[in-house]
Amino acid sequence: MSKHIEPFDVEGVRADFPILSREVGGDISTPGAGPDDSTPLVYLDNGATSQTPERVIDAMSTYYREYNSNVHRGVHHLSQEASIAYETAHDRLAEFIGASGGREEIVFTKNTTESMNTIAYSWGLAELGPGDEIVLSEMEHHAALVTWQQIAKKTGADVKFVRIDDDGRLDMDHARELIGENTEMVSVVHVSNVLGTVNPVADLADLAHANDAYIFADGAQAAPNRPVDVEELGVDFYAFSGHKMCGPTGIGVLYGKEHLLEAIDPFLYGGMMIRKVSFEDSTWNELPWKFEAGTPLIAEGIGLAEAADYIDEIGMERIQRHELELADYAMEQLEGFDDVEVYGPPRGEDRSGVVSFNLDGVHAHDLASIMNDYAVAIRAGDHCTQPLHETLGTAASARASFYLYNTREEVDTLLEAIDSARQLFA
Ligand code: 7TS
Repeated sequence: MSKHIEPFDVEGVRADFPILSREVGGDISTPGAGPDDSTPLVYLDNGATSQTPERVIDAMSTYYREYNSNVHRGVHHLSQEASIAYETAHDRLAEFIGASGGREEIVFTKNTTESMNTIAYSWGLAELGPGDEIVLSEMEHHAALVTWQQIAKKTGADVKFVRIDDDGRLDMDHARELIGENTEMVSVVHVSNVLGTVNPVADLADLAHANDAYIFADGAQAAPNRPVDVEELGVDFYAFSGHKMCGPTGIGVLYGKEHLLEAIDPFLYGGMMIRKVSFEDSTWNELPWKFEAGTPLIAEGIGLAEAADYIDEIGMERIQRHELELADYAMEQLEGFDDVEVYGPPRGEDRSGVVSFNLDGVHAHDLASIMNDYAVAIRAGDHCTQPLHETLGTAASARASFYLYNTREEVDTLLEAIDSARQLFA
């Protein structure tokens, strides 16, 4: 990143997040309390879920306090206010990822997983059959891997996996070998939640389209921390989750090109998603409501739009830069230890702020547990990528994942805790 990007005031950002002033320890049966609470929280589990700024909490709280009402169907004042806020939230998210079709291209779902399942069920079940191929990568999250694997079983289609190289990059020669005339869908993670690898989605989109296949990019680890323009990427479908980008849990986004969403039949049926219903048949509502059956995620949608505002006001490029600097600093220190293995592309490459590693002789879960004594929250396990861990030759890894409110001092605390684990298990 050679372009000069002004840093932001991290302490100012931290003040936006009430939870970051928490101390942890003591009795976990009473969330938020405990007589022994004494150690300041170091939250490095942002890949799993990010924290929520006060203004996002306030936006949802204001909805419940002042205009809580069902949307789309009401003529009364509150319902109109709620409908406008909810519908406008779709426009805001369209703008956030460069979807020029606006709200018609933005379906609110529960999360990335549900976004993936929405296309797998509605498009995949209808269109796939024996002889068809779905191409994934070896670094897919279970959200994509299990979903397409099961749809393949139901339809008789095959799933193929593009290999990764020793540094956790996609083997593009192998991708060119696998993506061919039988390929119907290429589903690839934009940024790996374990390796930090940034995949060449635009090149994969070209490859998919040259073979009359569609491409679905899983943006769960990309949309929160790098500028995403779905049209520049050239993807047909894109998915991400609100809770990883300063937004609430319970809401995700499915982007789809308008003409594709138009052509696909929904798979969740019920109220709101219909236009005309008789005892014999039904027709579907306009986009995106045709894919949002039942009462939707109103407070969460409003909260997510606020999160998009928050991120854009700070500046996505600045967030990306900050996160990368922290990851780079952490990797530099970790690479200095010969008993630590760090996974994924080396420092200096375009990668994200997740750093997965193992310390010789210490199981990742034990490491995470010692970190917890330091109030450092990291994740340990397979991170919903069991086959990838098999490829890496380990059952589990420890993962620190940084975000806009983390500091270099917190990386130092992480390193201190690793050293303590080393002493304990030596
Ligand atoms: N895809 C990727 C790349 C992810 O990292 C995750 C969540 C998902 C999909 C699923 O997102 P969800 O919101 O539907 O659950 N990843 C992680 C993680 O790495 N640790 O906890 C959740």
